Amino acid sequence: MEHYLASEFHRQQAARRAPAYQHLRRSLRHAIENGELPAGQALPGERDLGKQLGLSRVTVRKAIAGLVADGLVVQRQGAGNFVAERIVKSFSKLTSFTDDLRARGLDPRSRFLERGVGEVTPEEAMALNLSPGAQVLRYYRVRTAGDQALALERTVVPQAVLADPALIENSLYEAFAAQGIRPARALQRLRAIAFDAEQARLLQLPEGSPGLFIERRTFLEDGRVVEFTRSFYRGDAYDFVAELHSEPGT
Ligand code: 16G
Repeated sequence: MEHYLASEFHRQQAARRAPAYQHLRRSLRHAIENGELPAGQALPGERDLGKQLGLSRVTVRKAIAGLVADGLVVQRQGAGNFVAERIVKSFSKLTSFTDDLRARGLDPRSRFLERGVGEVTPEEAMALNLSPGAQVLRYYRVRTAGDQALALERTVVPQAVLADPALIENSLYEAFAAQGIRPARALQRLRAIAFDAEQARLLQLPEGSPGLFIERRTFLEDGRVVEFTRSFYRGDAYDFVAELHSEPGT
């Protein structure tokens, strides 16, 4: 790998006039994309990398910060820098986006595109078991790990469950927990999609990139529905796994 990186770095340097950190960022990106640096592997230490390539530590840091912003590298406090792996998500556990990312040491955030209150539509009323005329909160969010966009989510919550749309700062499930609302189970369906132009723009992907569409209805113990969410996850960032059990008696 060391040899590959050094020769790729010199090739980049010869081919383009740009600051050294950009050459290094590109070289590391190539090394990750062609598998020289596999998912989960530690990057060489900043000092070693600088020494090997004749670069200052500041330059190396800047290149790595760029890869972190791209979502290609994750920094683990005290342990160093690692090539990011796909996020493994259980399809059978009732976890939130925030839970899934925190479990991997990532920084989950929400960027709100829409946040408001309105009268339930007939489709939402069906999904949430509400009567016509009921009020609902609606959110449309870009979900990110740091600056890296991973998903888009449209969520509808009965106002009888959360009184004020401002109660959600970053995480819906944290807002539920803060109000003592404990989701007990959910019904979820998933299918493959291709991102349209607008979704692709928000996720900074080429139009038509593959995605996973997941619809979730979440229930309390007493059967009340507390959320109807349509999530659009990046297909290249997630692996969904589920543990399957044979039916009793088979
Ligand atoms: C997950 C859920 C989504 C839920 C969100 C809450 C899937 C496929 N979807 O993205 O239904 O609304 O988590 O996350 O898992 P939050 O608490 O971080 O807002």
